[in-house]
Amino acid sequence: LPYLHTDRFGREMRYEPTTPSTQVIAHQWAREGAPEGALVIAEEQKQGRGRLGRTWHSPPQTGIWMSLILRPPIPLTDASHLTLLASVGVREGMYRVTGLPIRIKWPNDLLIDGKKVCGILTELRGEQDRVHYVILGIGINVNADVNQWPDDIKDVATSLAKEKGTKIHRPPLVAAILEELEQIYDRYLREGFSFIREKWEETAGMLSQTITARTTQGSVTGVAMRLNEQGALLIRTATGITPVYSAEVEWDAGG
Ligand code: BT5
Repeated sequence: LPYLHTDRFGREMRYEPTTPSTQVIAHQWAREGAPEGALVIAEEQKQGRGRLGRTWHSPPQTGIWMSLILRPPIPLTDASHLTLLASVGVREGMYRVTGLPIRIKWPNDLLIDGKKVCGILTELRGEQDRVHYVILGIGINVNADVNQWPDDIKDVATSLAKEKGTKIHRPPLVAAILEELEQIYDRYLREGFSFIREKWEETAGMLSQTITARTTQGSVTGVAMRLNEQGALLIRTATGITPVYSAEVEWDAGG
């Protein structure tokens, strides 16, 4: 990849013209011993995936569909830090190249004007209570023609080109994202989670808003306050403060 000024991230790369999912290839490569920072990138995914078995629409040539292999020396209980770290790093890379007002929606979406431009999928394998490896899946709609999208995402998604009004060259964008990610990841390993929490809170689109978080145990409605040490979202309800570890979140202001 030209333009790339990183130490490890993206230095080893597999490029796939078409693939079921870059996640699948990255898992296989990680099991075979891929080094930290190894990257799988595809022009098209036939079975791109989101969380909980959902599909990620990944048409050819118009997006960035990539998976980054990480080997952080952290306990499993800190794993959700990585999703938040990724949202912050990817947002900074995208902002550096496009200047667009991108907001983070907890835990894993990047939105412009309430519409999803990027989704992040963190999949990990543990060994006892430590993280063995993590696959960070990043999907970004770059030059997609929004009109050609399937109906179920047309109204909720957008692309960088649509928001910017011009096409965007993808390689420098990939490079910028990898650079920001590497910087923030290395700093996280040195200093821990608190600076990520601060950066996250600066750009989150939902703090101080009344939100509804749907979890597998039911929904919680209240005011989104901040993140706790584990990266859970703290919601103030009529009866107290509830930490939410995993949920779908909805709120008004264009959420
Ligand atoms: C995500 O899931 O947002 C994580 C998406 C991760 C995709 C990357 S691409 C590279 C790597 N390889 C993979 O196979 N996956 C990763 P989730 O929060 O579950 O959101 C999924 C929902 O987003 C779907 O149910 C749709 O409603 C919507 N969606 C699907 N495709 C979209 C797109 N291209 N743009 C915006 N929204 C989309």
